[in-house]
Amino acid sequence: MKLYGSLTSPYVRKARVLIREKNLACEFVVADAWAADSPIPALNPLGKVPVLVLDNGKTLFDSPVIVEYLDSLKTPPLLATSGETRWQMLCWTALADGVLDAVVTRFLESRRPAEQQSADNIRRQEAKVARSLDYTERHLSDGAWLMSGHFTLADLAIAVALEYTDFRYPHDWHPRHPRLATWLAEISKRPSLAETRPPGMEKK
Ligand SMILES: N[C@@H](CCC(=O)N[C@@H](CS)C(=O)NCC(=O)O)C(=O)O
Repeated sequence: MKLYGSLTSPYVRKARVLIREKNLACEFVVADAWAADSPIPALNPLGKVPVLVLDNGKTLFDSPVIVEYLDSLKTPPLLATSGETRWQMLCWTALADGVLDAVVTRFLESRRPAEQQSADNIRRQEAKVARSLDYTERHLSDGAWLMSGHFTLADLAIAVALEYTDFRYPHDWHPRHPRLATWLAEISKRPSLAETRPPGMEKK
């Protein structure tokens, strides 16, 4: 099994964290989706990473599918398999992916030539992030984990999304969301997160 992706992509990182958490055998192939000679469009028509190439040659994309597939390979599951807990957990992962989409969109917009940038689009993406941070702070439980009393896919996805926010959209959310900031500082110590942190994202 081979996971194709870049070191900086947070979508790829979700899969890498899960592989490390579950100690799965999977080769990581560094590939840049944007490069002219990228292998990615031949593997995923959307031209995006991550892509998972299975031992039978079949490919899986995009990250929610890959993460759920990888999780299914070894028990115990990080994603609840049924019931109300599963839907709540999937909602957390959807929120995390939405934050990633907003931070990526904002980042790409801010890198366009100044005269082509849309301040309105940047504001819109920032508002999505702000509401998601508020929501997460409000819904945090008192324990170490978002759900189920142990580390789950919800924790993994939200931690990756928050670290990526700090990487590409650093701003003053920590003092305004003290419980969430404390939660992130603690969970960020996990080896799976520490070992998949891309260059430039190191914790101070
Ligand atoms: N919804 C996709 C998003 C993946 C994504 O946008 N990956 C970026 C890297 S961070 C990419 O490959 N972009 C290349 C492009 O959009 O052409 C997923 O969850 O896998």
